[in-house]
Order: sequence, then structure tokens, then C-alpha cells
Amino acid sequence: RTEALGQSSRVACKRRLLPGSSPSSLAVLPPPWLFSLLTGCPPSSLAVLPPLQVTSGETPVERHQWGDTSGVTPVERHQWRLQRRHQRRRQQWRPQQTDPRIENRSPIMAKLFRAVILGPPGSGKGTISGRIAHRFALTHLSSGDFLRENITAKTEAGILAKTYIDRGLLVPDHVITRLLLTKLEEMTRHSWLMDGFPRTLAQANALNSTCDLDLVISLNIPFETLKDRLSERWVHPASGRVYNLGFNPPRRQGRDDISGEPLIQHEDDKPEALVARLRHYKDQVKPVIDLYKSKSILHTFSGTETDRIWPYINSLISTKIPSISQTVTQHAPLP
Ligand code: G5P
Ligand code: MG
Repeated sequence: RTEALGQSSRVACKRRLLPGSSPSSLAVLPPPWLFSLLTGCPPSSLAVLPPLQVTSGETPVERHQWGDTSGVTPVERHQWRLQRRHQRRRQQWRPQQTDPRIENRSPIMAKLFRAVILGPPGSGKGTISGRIAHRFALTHLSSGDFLRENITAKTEAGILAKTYIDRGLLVPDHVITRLLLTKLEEMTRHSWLMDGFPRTLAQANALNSTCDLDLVISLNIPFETLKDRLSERWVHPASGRVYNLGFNPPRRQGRDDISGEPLIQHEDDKPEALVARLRHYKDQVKPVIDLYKSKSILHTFSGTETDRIWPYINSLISTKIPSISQTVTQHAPLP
């Protein structure tokens, strides 16, 4: 029984040994058999020993923390609960584990990155923009996709734009500028890549008045190559996924790889609209190219194959922003 009492008092000692309490105050307590030998008290009298008092650094709140609620007043209990609540909040507010892509690009993205990609219809703007957006985590904005969304939604601008697009003509400057600048206002906190805007000097000046561009990529692709590509292009209207019967054909003919839904050919990819688009492009874009050249932000890439041009664009952008593929170990294949 004495041994049992000794055990329980040692357990009690351990439980009450709180940070700040002095272990020396426990060292003076002899084991029960020695206590009984020294004091002459029969071992049975140990049962009525007063509870162990460890005073140094121990408050009722701290005792409560160790499960000992004796002597804790309602005020102290309230204090204890407040303490716990603060602890829990501190844990909740600890920064969440961040996406390594965001973490790694944060020093760069402290300054937002804004780029434009120029090129004739079918030059691969959409394909290359998809790769840049994927690799460098930029938001891809496409004027063509944006117009098509408006056409599908039958907005006023969309209905008007359709009458131009179907004829292979550019949508009037004031319509496209208003649409896109409104969109850009929502993007003030994002880094983005604009595909297909600006196409005229008036559009370039409007863009210039709202933001400073860091980089302009211009694609220079031979006319014959463009004609061949566009007549073979099919798209999945719901997602905007683009296929080319020669370059990246769908797995099942005429069907989207992911949804299995039917693919369509844009009205403006049909031969009659196509030639007009290519003819107009050159005249319209020349002053835009000259403007960006004068600002020393223009980089031109020439070739007949996107896959050959891409490594050059990739290394150019890598010098400006870190590629997320260097930091994320696993990523989906490039589009
Ligand atoms: P869009 O939609 O901006 P466009 O005319 O600028 O249309 P488009 O047709 O979207 O140009 P792209 O984005 O330059 O072409 O090229 P892409 O889609 O990546 O590639 C074309 C095809 O070639 C695809 O099938 C692709 O798979 C394939 N391809 C890519 N690389 C290769 C390769 O190396 N080899 C092969 N074999 N194939 C490849 O604008 C549509 C209309 O909206 C109006 C205009 O009316 C315009 O016509 N619009 C504006 N109007 C006024 N101002 C603006 N800023 C406007 N923006 C749009
Ligand atoms: Mg495009």
C-alpha cells in the first residue's frame, strides 16, 4: 500500500511539474518508506498527507491545463478558455501551405508582367499563348475567344462583331477596345498575356494609355503555311480547344478528345473569309509593329513550325520570369 502511495505521489509530482516550477521543491520529498522511517509515522498515516503543493511558477490556470481543476475559480476557468481560444486562432491564421508555383514566382510577380502576342490569323498565337500561360502561370486573354463568347451570349457587342467576323473583317476599333479594356480593368492584379489585341494603331494607343507592356512577341509565318493551317483547323466551341487535322488531330475524327462533343470550323476559317483576313492583317499591323519596335519591347520570331519557334520564345520569357516547370515537379503535358 505504501508503495502504491509512493507511486501515486510520484505520478502527481510529474503531472504538476510545469514549465517554471522548481524540481528542487520535489527533490526534498523522500520516498514513503524513508519518510515513515525518518518521521516514525506508520505508513498508513501517509494516506492523510496533505496534497502535494508545488508553488514555484504554478498558477491555477496552469494546473487546469494539466487537468487539475481543483481550486480553479470561474474567473480563472474563463481566463483558461480565452487562452485556448487564442491558441486555436493562432493555429488557424498560420499561413496555409502555398502553391509552390505562386511561392516561387512571388518576388517577380511583385511587379506584374504584361505581354502581347501579335501574328496573322493562323500563325499560332493561340497555340503559343496556351504554352506560355501554362508554363509561366500567366492569364491568357484572347480577343478572338472573347468576341466569340459575346457572340454566343448574343450581347449587343457580340451581335455587331459577328457581322464583321463572318466577312473576315476586323471588328471596329471602338467596339473591341471598349470590350477589352473593360476586361483588363478586372485584371489589375494579374499578370497576363494578350493574344490578338491590339491589331491597329488606334487599339495600340488605347492599350498604351492603360498599362505599360513588358514584352511584345510578333510571329512571322509565311502566307502559304497560314492558309494550309487554317483550312485544317477545327475547334471545340464550349472549351475553345483547338485541333489541326495535320498538326494535332483529334483522337476521334470530328470529336473533342475530352468531352467527345462535335468539333466545328469557325466561319472565318472557311476559304472565302480566310484570304480576306490574311490580306487585311499585314496593312493594319505595320504601324503597331513600328510602335513597339520604337519602344524596344518587340521580339520577332520567324518560321513555319510552332514547335521550332517555341523553344526560342520559352527561353526569352524565362529570362524575364521563372518557368514554373522548374519548380513544380509534376505538370501536365504542354497544350
Ligand atoms: P482570332 O480568334 O484572334 P486570328 O485571326 O487572330 O483569330 P487565329 O485564327 O485564332 O487568329 P492563331 O491564334 O494565330 O489563329 O493560331 P492558332 O489557333 O494557334 O493556330 C492555327 C491553327 O494552326 C490551329 O489549328 C493550330 O493547331 C495549327 N498550328 C499551330 N501551329 C502549327 C504548326 O506548327 N504546324 C501546323 N501544321 N499547324 C499548326 O480572331 C477572330 C476574329 O475576331 C476579330 C477579327 O474579325 C478576327 O478575324 N478580332 C478582332 N477585330 C478587331 N480587332 C481585334 N483586336 C480583334 N481580335 C479579334
Ligand atoms: Mg487565336
